[in-house]
Amino acid sequence: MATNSDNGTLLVRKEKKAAIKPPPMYHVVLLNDDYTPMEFVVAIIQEYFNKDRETATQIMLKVHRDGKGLCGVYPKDIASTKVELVLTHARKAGHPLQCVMEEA
Ligand code: TYC
Repeated sequence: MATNSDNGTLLVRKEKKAAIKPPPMYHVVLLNDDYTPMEFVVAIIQEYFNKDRETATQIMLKVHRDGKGLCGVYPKDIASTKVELVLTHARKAGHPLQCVMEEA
């Protein structure tokens, strides 16, 4: 906004930008267990995290080796839905696979 001061000087004030933060993102992570078949985990990663077979296999092997592995990063409601879909699918198939979300 521009205003005139007493001495005729033109003062220009910068408009304040609204402090809009991007929404927090969440990691969706698979956890290892001793019972869920490797092939089932690969299929889950392909189906729910849109990975090709090679990438899905690498993520599954990382989980198997390290105990956990990142499958994707999403806004809160999408991450939460992915976790629920994966858990529902795994329980229906009789596997104890665990899937969690963590703030990125
Ligand atoms: N550890 C499992 C096995 O040996 C395989 C596995 C991988 C399970 C990843 C869960 O998130 C997982 N059959």
